[in-house]
Amino acid sequence: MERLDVAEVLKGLPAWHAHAGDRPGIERKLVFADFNAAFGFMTRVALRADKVDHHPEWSNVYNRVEVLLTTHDAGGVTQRDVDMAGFIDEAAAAMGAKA
Ligand code: H2B
Repeated sequence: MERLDVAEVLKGLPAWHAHAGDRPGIERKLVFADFNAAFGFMTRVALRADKVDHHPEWSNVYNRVEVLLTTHDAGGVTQRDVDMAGFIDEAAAAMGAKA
């Protein structure tokens, strides 16, 4: 799959930032009311990731979730990451993300 320019991708995803790390990626840090909401969000995203075979790199501490999206096979950001970011934004809103 074709790699996309991260700066261009971010223009359409205002909640996301460039990953400052070893490889191109986009990341979002989310804050929920509590662990229940955070894990509910993660469950929604996990089921989607399994369905579309595209998986976030993420971590959770209580009510906070950090997500990094990158396409390993392509070594960068692709439309698959953009699609997953859109789904994550919807799931975050549905679970009442505070940030
Ligand atoms: N997730 C992500 N984020 N990037 C990939 O390149 C990727 C994936 N590849 N999930 C998939 C699984 C691949 O390993 C399987 C074999 O399709």
